Amino acid sequence: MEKLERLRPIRCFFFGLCCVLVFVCSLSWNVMKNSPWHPRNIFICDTHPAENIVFPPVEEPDVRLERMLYPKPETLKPPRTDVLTITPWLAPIVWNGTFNSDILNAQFHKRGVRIGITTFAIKKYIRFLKDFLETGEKFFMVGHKVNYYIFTDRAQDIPNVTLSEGRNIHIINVTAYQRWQDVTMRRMQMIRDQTYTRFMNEVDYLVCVDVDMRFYGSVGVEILGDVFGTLHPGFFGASRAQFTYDRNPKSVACIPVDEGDFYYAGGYFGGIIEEVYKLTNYCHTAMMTDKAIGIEALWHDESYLNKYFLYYKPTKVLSPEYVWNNYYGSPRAVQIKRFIGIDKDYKEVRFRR
Ligand code: 5GW
Ligand code: MN
Repeated sequence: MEKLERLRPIRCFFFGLCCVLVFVCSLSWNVMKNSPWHPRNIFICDTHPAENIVFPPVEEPDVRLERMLYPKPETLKPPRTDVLTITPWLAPIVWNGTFNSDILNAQFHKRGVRIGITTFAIKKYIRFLKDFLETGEKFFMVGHKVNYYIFTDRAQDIPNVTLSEGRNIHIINVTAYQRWQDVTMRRMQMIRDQTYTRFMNEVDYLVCVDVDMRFYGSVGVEILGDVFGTLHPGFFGASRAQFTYDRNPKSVACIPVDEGDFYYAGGYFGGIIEEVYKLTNYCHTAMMTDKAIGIEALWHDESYLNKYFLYYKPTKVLSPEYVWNNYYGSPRAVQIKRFIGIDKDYKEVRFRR
């Protein structure tokens, strides 16, 4: 009895402590409940919609799911181990052997994708067009809907090339700039300016390339993505210091020596129309900013493109298979040369008009 009496103050103390704890907890819960990070916006979805709801009339989407047979992808046996096939921001780098064209074609056919390819044939460069178009018919997006957009000042000299079904040539008349630097740089502005009047209504993807090129191998829907660039054939094994980025701090195109992922080729980029608009608009605006203080980046449009891709990463990167030049020989990593630059007599093509 006496012992219980002695314990009484201790029991009182513990009882009091519990009361205080409960009080503190309820107080902090209340504070939490009203704090801005507490999830108070709870949406309750009615999984049984009332029967009298009328859904707007929509066309039944025509999705056919079809059986397809092909070798299983092997998680522990990557098809290529000699080259990087994915960027640190998880964009695929498209090398031969890493993709299955049958799967890709089936997927893109289901969506009825329309592809536009832009190229410029200004002044003497009109001479490259015949070969470009003829080989394009053999190798570029075979079996898909394709529009060739030819920007030219010599519409009357466009060669007569027979195209397969679902493929068309659109001629866009442009004026020829005097300086060759302007001829190549103004491509950004000219592509941008066609975005909403033409491309938006006519195609889903754009591929923007040089004309002094020839297709030698298949270039298919594996290249398509939201926004893509291509590894320049001269620099895919190079260090940052070797990249020929513009290094003039006064230029918008300047890239410091401790930055840079890849050196992208100026003559091959693309993506969905909205992304191509953003890219070309950025590059053109940057060029105009530099021009206002009398600067032109080292490699013209290519320098501005590299600056853009440094801070606005492409969602897909194409290997140099897609924009090769035989000047760089035949390195082992490049198993197929799909699109090759044509040897130019620079003096003849560029200076004697
Ligand atoms: C002319 C002289 C020097 C540089 C470019 C031109 C030029 C380029 C031209 O007179 N007409 C023309 O249509 N172009 C377009 O710009 C072509 O589509 C050409 O492929 C592209 C880039 O110029 P290229 O191919 O001479 O540049 P590189 O870096 O491939 O030699
Ligand atoms: Mn070229």
